[in-house]
Amino acid sequence: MPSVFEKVLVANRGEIALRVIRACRELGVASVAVYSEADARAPHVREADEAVLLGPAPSSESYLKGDRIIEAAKRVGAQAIHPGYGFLSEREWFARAVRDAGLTFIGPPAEAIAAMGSKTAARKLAIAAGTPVVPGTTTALRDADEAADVAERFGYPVLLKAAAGGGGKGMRVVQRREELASALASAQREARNAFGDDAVYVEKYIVGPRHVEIQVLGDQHGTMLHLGERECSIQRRHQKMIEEAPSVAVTPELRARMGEAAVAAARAAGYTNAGTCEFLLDRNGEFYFLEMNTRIQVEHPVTELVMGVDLVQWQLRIAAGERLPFTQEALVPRGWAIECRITSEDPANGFLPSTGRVHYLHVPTGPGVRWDGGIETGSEVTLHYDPMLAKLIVWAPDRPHAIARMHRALLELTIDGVDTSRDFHLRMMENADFRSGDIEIQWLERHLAELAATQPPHESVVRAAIAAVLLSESDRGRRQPTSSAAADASRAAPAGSHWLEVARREALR
Ligand code: MV4
Repeated sequence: MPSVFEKVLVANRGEIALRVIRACRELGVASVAVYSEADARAPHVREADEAVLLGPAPSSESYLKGDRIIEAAKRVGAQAIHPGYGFLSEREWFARAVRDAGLTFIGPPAEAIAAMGSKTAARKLAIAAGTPVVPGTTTALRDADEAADVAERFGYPVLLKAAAGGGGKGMRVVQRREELASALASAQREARNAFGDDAVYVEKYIVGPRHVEIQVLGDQHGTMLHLGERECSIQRRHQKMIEEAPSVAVTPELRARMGEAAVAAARAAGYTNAGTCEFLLDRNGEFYFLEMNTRIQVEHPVTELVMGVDLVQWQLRIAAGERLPFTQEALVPRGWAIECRITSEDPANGFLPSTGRVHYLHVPTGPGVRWDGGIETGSEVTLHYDPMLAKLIVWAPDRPHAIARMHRALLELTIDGVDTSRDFHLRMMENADFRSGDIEIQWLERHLAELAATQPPHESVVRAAIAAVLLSESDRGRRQPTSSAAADASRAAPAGSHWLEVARREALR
């Protein structure tokens, strides 16, 4: 195996730091973790070959300290830095500073990050590349009259967007001419506060679309390939909850067209390494480029599982100058993969963030199950960082079997000590619309109340198992559990099952 780098610094924490450390180890590359005072005993610190303390818990004093991270990389003799996602991953200045320090940034060139960072610049690039974009402008609006002219041309509703934005900040839907002036003023105010730039442009508002994104991978020798789509419509407030690959709405013919459009946009930006083009896919099968994410994404595993390609290993190999050995024709999705984001949020309480110590963790295993996690028994969940604790990912030959497998894996999962999104995901796997694939970007927000009111059928069985154990343990020798509770218990929690452990813990509370 050709050596990639000797040593790589991983400028992140949690599950993505572990994911990169694993890729390094498989490639024979030494890894260096960085950590905050709050993460001194975190799994990523233990699993790396070396670790460097950055500073206090707040990200602004640790994981966002780019200069300190570059200094640490030089000190320990790392040749490259992997930024993961979030934190410094899409900061043009950081990619540039890494390069200026004589190190390799494992990601796209700083110029490509900059080109895609401005949404209006990205639209211009996409248009020049022949990639379909939503009808609208590519320059900032001067005033409400100009916005009204554009809206008249494309028809209402329209959407005002911040040029420096992305991820939903500074967006306003406008239904009528009368609403335009005040919507423009508030979008500009929000954009100025969030990005220090009040440039706002306008697009036709696409009603009821899916969010479908295309993974691309480009080497430094001119090869740019796509690895098909991910369906990411199950999201709430721009936070994705469930992703899958492929999408029920994408045929091989549409995949080829969207893939070519994504490759063309990436090429136009001078892109290399792993990236993602986000599209809206409307009910008529028309697709529109939205923006490009210039990083490895949270949901990359579903693509890895259906394409049989290790994206993180390829990030390192591409950064080291290797050539991609695949042909586009050979990259055909096989089977179905689903990812559930396990977050420390209470779905029964409006997804309120939950904190505390994980005092018991049981991780699902078995056929077709992958756990990309950043926690272990004993981990402290704080408000300093993102609430995503882990990702549960399954693969199966087709979508119905992948849903059944995810349901089974979620039943095996126990996280005690913090509230998590686990039960929400169980309900989703049982939901008729999800099971038929009849979803779009507004689906989750429209069905939250109804989901919260649904008790998954398995809960009653688990409660019966708990009741049976409670009876047998508290009144040992004097009374046996009722025969029906015992029957439920043995079905739900056969001898040796971790459900018995759950029941005992419940009994001891
Ligand atoms: C849109 C749109 C409808 N029409 N643009 C949200 C964040 C940013 N990535 C762009 N977004 C949208 N742009 C037009 N012209 C709807 C959204 C949108 C959305 C997009 C993807 C995933 C989830 C979303 C949730 C709400 C709105």
